Amino acid sequence: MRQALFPSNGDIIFSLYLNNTFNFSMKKSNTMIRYFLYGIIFSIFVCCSKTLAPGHVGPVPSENQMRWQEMEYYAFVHFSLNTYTDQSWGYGNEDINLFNPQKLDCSQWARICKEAGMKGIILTAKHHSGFCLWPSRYTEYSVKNAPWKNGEGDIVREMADACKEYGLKLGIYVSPWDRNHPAYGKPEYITYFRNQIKELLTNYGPVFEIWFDGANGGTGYYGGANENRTIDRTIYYDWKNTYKMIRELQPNIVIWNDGGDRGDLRWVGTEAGYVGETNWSLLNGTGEVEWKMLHFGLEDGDSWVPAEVNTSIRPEWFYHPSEDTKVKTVPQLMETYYSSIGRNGTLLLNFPIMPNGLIHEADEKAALGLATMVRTSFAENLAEKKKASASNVRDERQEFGAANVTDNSSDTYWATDDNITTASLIIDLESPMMFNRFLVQEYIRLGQRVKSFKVEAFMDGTWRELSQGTTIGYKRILRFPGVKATKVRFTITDSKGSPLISNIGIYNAPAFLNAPTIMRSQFGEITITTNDVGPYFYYTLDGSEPTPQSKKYTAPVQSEGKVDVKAIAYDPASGKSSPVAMEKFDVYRKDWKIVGAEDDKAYAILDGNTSTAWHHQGKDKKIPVDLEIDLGSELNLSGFRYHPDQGMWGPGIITHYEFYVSADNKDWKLVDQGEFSNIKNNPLWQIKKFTPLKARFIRLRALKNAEGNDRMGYAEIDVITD
Ligand code: FUL
Repeated sequence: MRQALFPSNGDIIFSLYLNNTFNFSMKKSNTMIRYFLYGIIFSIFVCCSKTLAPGHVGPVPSENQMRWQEMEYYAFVHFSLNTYTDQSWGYGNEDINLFNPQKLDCSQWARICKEAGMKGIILTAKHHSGFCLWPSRYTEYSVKNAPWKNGEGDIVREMADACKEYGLKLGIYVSPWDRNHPAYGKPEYITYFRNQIKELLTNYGPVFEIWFDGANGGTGYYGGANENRTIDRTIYYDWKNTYKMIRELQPNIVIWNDGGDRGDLRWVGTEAGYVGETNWSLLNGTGEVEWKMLHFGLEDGDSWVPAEVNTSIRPEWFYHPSEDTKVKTVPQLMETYYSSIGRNGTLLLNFPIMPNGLIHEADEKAALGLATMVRTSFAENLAEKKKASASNVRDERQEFGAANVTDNSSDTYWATDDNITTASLIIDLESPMMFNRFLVQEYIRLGQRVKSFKVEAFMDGTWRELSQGTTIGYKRILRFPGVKATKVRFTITDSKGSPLISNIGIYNAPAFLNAPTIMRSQFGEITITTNDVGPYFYYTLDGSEPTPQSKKYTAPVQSEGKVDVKAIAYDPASGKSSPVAMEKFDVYRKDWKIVGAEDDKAYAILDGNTSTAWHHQGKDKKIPVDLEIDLGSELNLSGFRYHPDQGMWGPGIITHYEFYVSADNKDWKLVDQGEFSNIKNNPLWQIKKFTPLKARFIRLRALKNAEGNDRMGYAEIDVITD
C-alpha cells in the first residue's frame, strides 16, 4: 500500500527561505548588508514562486493509479469450466473434457470491447474452480488437458494477442481461492499460487491490473478431500510479499484486492453497478474496512484507494442460457455509467462468454448501444472554449485562471488562493442553450478536495439552482431536467483545501425511456410500472413483441397459470419506445399456504415483489431452518427459485440448502442440495433444477446463511413446473 504523501512545493520553498533569512544575522556587517539584499531578493522570489503550484491536500494517486483512472471503462470476461455446467462457482471437480469451445475467438471479444469504447479487458485466467485458461506448468487442471485444440491451446495468450491487435490493455483475474487444489488452506498452496501469478505476469506482456477476488475458502473438491476449508484471508496469502513480487514483475500494474489487503483499488461493496454519490478515493491503509467505507470511501483516509465499479451485462458473471432475455438494457447500462464513471469510479463491465467461446449477440448489442448513448449524450460540450470567470483565482495569475476549465486540457486547472474553501465560477454560454448534464473534474494529482457543490443557471434574470452534489474527484456528472439558459454558475460550498478544478462540461443528453417493471402478485394480478414520468405502456401475454399497437395497459391485468409477459413504455409526444421488458411467470400461486406462518407478513415472499422480504428462525432457534409450503394441489415440479433479501447485504441470505418435496406432507424426498454461490455479493434469483416429479408440498431447508446465524430471509420463493 503506497501512501503517496510528500511535502508540497510551497513547504520546500518556505524552509529554504527560513534557512536563508535567519542565518544571516550571524554574519559580519558588510556581509550582513549583502545578505540582507539577498534576503529581499529571495523574499520577492518566494512570494512569487509560492503561488506557482498549490501543494497537495492529503494522499494523492500514484502514476499507476492515475493511468488506470484515466482508462475509465474496461471489460471483464468470465469464462471457465463452469460455463459448461451452468454454475456460478465451479466446485473444483468439474470434468475437464467439457472444455471444448468450438468457435472461441478472443478477437471477437476484443473487437466488441474496442467498439464499445473500452480501454482494456480483464480475463478470468483462473476462477474459484481452479481450472486454468492457460497451460500452467504447476497443475494438470488446465486447458492443456482439455479437448480444446487437443490441449495445445492457451486462452491467456490469445487474449493478450487480441488485446494487442485492438490496442487494449490486458488485465488478469486469478482467484486466490482454488477449490481444486489439494493443498488449498496449507502453506504449500501459497508457493503454487505465487508460481501461477509469476507465469501470468511474466509470459504475456504488460498487465495493467490484477484482480484478487474476495471469495476465499469454503467447501470444495480439494484434490478429492471434498471438505470445508477456511482460511484467514488477511494473513494466509502473505499479501505483502506477494505484492512485492507482483510489482517487481509488472511495475506499472494496479492491484485490486477484496481478499484481505487493500491493494491499489477498492471494491465498492456491491456488484449491482454503483458506488456512493459521495465517493472519496481514500481509505485507511490499515484496519477494518466496513461496507460503508467501500461504498463511500473515507474523507480523511490516509491512503489513495479509488473505487472500481464491477458489474455484469447480465445478472450473473458466467453465461447461463436462461439469462439470454435478461441482458441489461441500454437505459439500465446508462444508469450504471452515471453511477460509476459519473461518480468518481471506473466501470468494469463483464461479458459472460458462451460455451461456444463467443460473446452473445444480445450482449454485444447492449454494449454497443451503451457506447452510442454515451457518445450522443456527451457529443457537444457547450462549455468548451466559452468565457469563464471565477470569484477567486490563485494570486490572480492567468495560469490558474477560470479559463482552464473550458480549455479541453486535463493538465491545466483553475486554482484559488490557499485559504479559500468556497468559491464560484461562471461560464458564459453567450446565447440561451438547452442542457441537462453537468460534468466536473478535480485535478486529483494534488488530492481530492471538494466536499460539496451546487450548479445554477441564469434564467429570466435570476439564478436558479439545478442540482447539487457532494464529492467530485476525477469525474462527477450531475443529471437534471433540461433547461435553457445563458450562464451557468458552479459553486463549491465546502472543500478540504483550496479547490483545483481541471474541467467542466455542459451537455444536452437525449432523453430515453426505461423498460418498465413487470410484477405478478400471488393472485395473478400483473402490474406494469416505471419511474419515468408520463409514458403509456403496451403489453402482450403470449411472448410476442409489444408495439404501440398492442394492448394498452390501463389497470392491473388478471392472469392465470403460466404467462409470458412483454411490455414497453411509449411516449406519444416523442414517438419513442423503451426497450422491451420481459417476465415469464410459472404456475399461479393463489392457493399456496406457508406452513406455520403466523400472520400475513410471511406472504411477502409470494407477492411477486422482490423488494419485500420475510425472515424467520427455526424451531428452538436451531439450524437447519425449514420453510414449508403447501402448493394447494399436486404439480409436476422440475425446479425451484429463491430470491434473497435485496437489502444491501440483507439479513438471512441463505448460502447452503437442501430442497425436499412431498406428496402428503409426511414422506419427504430430497431432490436437490448445494450452495447458492456468490449470493451475498450478487443477491439475485437463484434457479435450481432437478429431475421432474409430482408433489404438493415443498420444503426449502436452509443449512447456512451468509452471517452464520439461524435467521433466514426470503424475498420470493417460486417453483418451476414442466
Ligand atoms: C465475485 C466472484 O465470486 C464471482 O464469481 C465473480 O468472479 C465476481 C467478479 O466476483 O466475488
